[in-house]
Amino acid sequence: MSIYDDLRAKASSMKNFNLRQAFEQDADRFNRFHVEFEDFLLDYSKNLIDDETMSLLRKWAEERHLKDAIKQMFSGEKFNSTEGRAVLHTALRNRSGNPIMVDDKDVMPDVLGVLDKMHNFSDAVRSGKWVGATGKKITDIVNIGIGGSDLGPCMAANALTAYRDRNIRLHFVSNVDGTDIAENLKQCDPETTLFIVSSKTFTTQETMTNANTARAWLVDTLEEDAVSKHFVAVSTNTEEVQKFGINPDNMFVFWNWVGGRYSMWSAIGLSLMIGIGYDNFIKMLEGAHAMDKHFQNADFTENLPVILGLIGAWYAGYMGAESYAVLPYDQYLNRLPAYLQQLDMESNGKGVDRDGKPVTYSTGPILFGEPGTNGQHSFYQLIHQGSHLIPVDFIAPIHSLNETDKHHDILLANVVAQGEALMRGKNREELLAEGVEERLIPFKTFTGNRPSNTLLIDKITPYTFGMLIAMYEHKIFVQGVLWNINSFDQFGVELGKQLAKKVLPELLDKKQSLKHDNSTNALIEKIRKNRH
Ligand code: G6Q
Repeated sequence: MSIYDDLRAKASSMKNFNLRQAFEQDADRFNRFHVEFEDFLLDYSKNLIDDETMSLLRKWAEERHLKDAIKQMFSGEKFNSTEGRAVLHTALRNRSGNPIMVDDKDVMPDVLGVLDKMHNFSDAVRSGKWVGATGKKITDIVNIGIGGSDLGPCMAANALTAYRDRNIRLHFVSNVDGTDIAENLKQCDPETTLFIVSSKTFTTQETMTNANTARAWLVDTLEEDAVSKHFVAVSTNTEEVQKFGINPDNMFVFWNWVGGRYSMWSAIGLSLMIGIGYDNFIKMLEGAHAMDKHFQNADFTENLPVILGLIGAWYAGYMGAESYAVLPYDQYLNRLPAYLQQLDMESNGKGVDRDGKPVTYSTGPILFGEPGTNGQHSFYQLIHQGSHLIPVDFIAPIHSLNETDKHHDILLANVVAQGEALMRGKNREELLAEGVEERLIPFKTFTGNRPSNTLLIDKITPYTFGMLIAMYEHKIFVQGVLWNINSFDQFGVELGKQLAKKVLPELLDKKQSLKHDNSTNALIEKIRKNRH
C-alpha cells in the first residue's frame, strides 16, 4: 500500500468522524492540536483530523522529501525548474549574516546594498531632503505596477497603516483601466508627487501604459527634465528603465531569483518603506526571517507552515474540498485575501507535475475571503449551511491597534463564536429546546463538522506581519512539494500578457480582417464600430 492508498483509506474511514463528538470525548484535543510560536498561536484542533491523519500526512511529507526540498530552496538551488531559476525571496530577509550562494556567487552583498540604497532614498523622501523639481517636499507616492509588483506593497501598506507617516500619502495604480490612474492623479499635485514604476520586466503593458500617462501628466505642468526628480524605477531590466528616461542612479534593482508574487521584501517594497520607514521595514524582514528559521528547523509536528500545508492538502486531495477561505478579523488586513489569492492560486494553480505530466489529483484550491465581521453578513451563509466543504483560516490579533471601547472584544467574540459554530453546528434537539417550530427545523439546522484553523496573533506589528506573510509563503511551498508541481512559474499569467497585444491593433484598425472564432470576431466588430 502506498501512502496515497493509506490516506484514501483514512479519508474513507473518517466519513463518520464528528468534530463535536471528538471534542466531547477528548479533553486534550486542543492541547494536542495547537502550536505556539513567538506571538502566534495556531489552533488546528477544529479540523477533520485525528492523530493518525496527522501522522499519515507527515509520512506523505517525508516520502515527498519535504526536508530536502526546504534545504534546496533556502540554499539557492534552481528550484524553479521550468525557468531554471533559484527561488530565494528568503535571501531578501536573511538577517543571519550568512552568505547565500547562487551560481557560486554570494548574493547577500547585493541584497544588502539595495537595502542601503532604499534606506537612503526613503529617509531622504520622508525627511524632505529629496524634493521635487520645484523644490517642494514630496507628499504623494504613486506606485505603478501590477500583480506581484503591486499586490504585496499595497496589501502591506494597508496592513501597516498604523505605522505609516501620515504626511505622505501612498497610492497604488495597477489597472490599465484609465480610471485607476485618472482618479489617483486627481488627488495629486505634480510638484509634490513621486512615481515609483515597479516592474520586474519593465515591459508589462498595463504598467508601461500607466507610467507613460503619469509622465505625460507631469511633463504637462513641469518641464521634461522634472522627470528625474519625480520618477524612480524598481526593476531587473536596466536597459528598459533607461529607455523610459529614468536615470539608473534612481533605479532600485532586484534579481530573477525573486518571483513577482514573492517580491514585496525586495525593492518592490520601496513605496512601503517610504510609508513605514526603514526601521519598520527591517522589523518586517526580521519577522519573516524568524518564520524562515522556524520553517527550516522546527519539527514537522510543530512547524506552522508544514501543519497548515498538510491540512490544506488533506482537504484538497482527500476530503473533496475545492475552495478555502481566509478570514482576517482585522480591518488592516483587508487586502490579505486578495494578496493570498495571487500567492496561492498563481503558485499552485497547476495542472501538470514537475515532469510535465498531467496531474491526476487536485492541486491548489480556490481561495477567497473578506475581513470579519463583514463576511459574516454575506457569504458565511454558504460556509455554514451550503453544500460545499470550505475549510477556513480565521486570523485575529488579540490586541487591537485601535482599542476603542468594546469594539475589539466584540470582534474577538465573533471570531471565536464562528469557529465554534462551524464545528458544533446546531441540531434538532437544540432547536426544539429553543422552541423552534417543527416546519422550520430543517432550515435552522446546522450540520456543523465544518473545519477551521484559528491563528491568534498577539498584535499586528511589522514583525508579526512579516511572520504571517512568510508563513503563508511556506505553506504554499509545502503544498507544491506534496503535489510535485512547480509553484514558481506562471505561464497562465503570461498568456494574458501576449493575447491582448494581438487584438489591440485589430480593435484600432477597421480594415484588418479578423480570423478569430465568430464570437470573438463579433465582439471586436461591435467595439470598433462603436468606438472608432
Ligand atoms: C507574479 C507574476 C505577475 C507579475 C506581474 C507584473 O508572480 O509573475 O503577477 O508580477 O505580471 O510583472 P512585472 O513586474 O514584470 O511588471
